[in-house]
Amino acid sequence: MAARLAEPAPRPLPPGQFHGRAFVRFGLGRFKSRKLPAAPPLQVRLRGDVAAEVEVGAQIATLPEVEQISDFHCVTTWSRLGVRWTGVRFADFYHTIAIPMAEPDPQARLVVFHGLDGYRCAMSLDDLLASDDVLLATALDGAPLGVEHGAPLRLIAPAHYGYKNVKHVVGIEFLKSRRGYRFPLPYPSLMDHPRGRVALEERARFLPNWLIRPIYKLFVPKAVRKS
Ligand SMILES: Nc1nc2c(c(=O)[nH]1)N[C@H]1C(S)=C(S)[C@@H](COP(=O)(O)O)O[C@H]1N2
Ligand SMILES: [Mo]
Repeated sequence: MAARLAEPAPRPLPPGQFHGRAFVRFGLGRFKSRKLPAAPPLQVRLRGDVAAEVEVGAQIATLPEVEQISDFHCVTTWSRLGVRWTGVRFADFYHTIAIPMAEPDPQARLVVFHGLDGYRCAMSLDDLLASDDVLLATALDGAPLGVEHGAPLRLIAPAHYGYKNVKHVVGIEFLKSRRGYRFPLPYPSLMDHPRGRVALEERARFLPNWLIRPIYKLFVPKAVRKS
């Protein structure tokens, strides 16, 4: 059995974030109200600009399992520090499963994660591969992911805002161009920054953070708010 990970040294909160009181299920509006099965099967369709569209599932469990403690930052300004995830590295998944099985076009640098609830969000492949803390997570705090936090598989990209960390992943789409992608309605695409890096406060496109922060704060769930 793997030794319990030591809590990393305390890190400062990124700009504009506060320490939330609880780690709650945070679905975006209509996606949160979608009823999902309690234990959805692990089945991920690899598609888009690929040589072969394939469904993968059991293969994911053959990759080396990693455990990490990382911070989670929602764009609405709450953060949860020191969350313990178990899963596989996205880079291992990409090199060992996606490339040999689906053969994404080498120019497909945009990766869209699709959730079972209809939510989707895109990240750049370079960002996904740049750091080994990007996981496809299957467990939280040592227990299999529950439906509230993304069963059966979710993306964890700690350097990126929570909205990039798609839950209930059922599809991974590799695209050569952004034209094939749209942030899901009713949300305007300007809420979806192309990179979404927390350290640089890339919350949204075009809008200044002094304007976005107070608006987003209105969406912080009561259980998470400061006292
Ligand atoms: N499938 C799916 N993934 C999603 C969302 C969603 O509504 N549906 N919400 C995103 C947002 S805005 C945040 S902050 C995190 C919240 O993760 P949690 O519900 O585990 O707290 O999930 C992200 N991934
Ligand atoms: Mo969020």
